[in-house]
Amino acid sequence: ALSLKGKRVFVTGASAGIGEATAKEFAKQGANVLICARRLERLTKLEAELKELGAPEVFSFQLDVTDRDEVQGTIATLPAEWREIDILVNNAGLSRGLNKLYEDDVDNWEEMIDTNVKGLLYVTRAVVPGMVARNSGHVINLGSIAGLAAYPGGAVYCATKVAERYITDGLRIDVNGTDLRVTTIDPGMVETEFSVVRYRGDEEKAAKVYANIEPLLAEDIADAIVWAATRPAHVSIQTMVLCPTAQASAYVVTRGA
Ligand code: 8X3
Repeated sequence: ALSLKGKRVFVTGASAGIGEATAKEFAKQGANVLICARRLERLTKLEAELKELGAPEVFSFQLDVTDRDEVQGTIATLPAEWREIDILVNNAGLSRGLNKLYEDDVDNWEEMIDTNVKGLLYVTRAVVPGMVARNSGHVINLGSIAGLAAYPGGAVYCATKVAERYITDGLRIDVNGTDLRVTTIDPGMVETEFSVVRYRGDEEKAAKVYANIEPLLAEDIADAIVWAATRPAHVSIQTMVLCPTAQASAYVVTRGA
């Protein structure tokens, strides 16, 4: 396996869930961790935790990936030692609502498309040129089983994850001939703030999504990300789909009593 010691890993949306767990897992492996999110106070706390877990250097900054100028400007002016990113984990993303397309609030669509599609593109555009110039780097994007099949009420969320899949595949094609690797990690049900955000704070509704099954945890996804990142240089994990054992597809879930 490749060593992560001293590598610079950049995780977007690191304030909670899969992003936070991923930052921690890389810290345990001795990587230097660069984290961003909108919620700065959470990052400040995480920064200390990452150092305790073993990250030699940690740097956190506030970033809203939907702001094109902010993404470009902030990443271009990072402290010099953070500009050469070895591994980019494009994790920032969200879902809003689970409504019929013809009844949904258009603001939900704007937010999902701005974050999951345009935000992903902005960060990629800011980081990958350096990787190509150094002929070294790994881009790991967070997709979803939602990108493999549409589900009721999920048209636009699912469409953003289809976009993520094609952006990932397209980028891999465009960097072919370099030593860069490009991966999409596609989880099913992971119990994080995901459903609370989807239902705008309705905790009861969110809890039902994961009721009577053993869902994946953010740590399970972090583990897969670190595994993909540590394969030997000639091995490119193009895609990985992870679901709870009780989940066969977006539709087929067996719940216990
Ligand atoms: C999260 C998984 O199935 O709730 O992307 O869309 S799902």
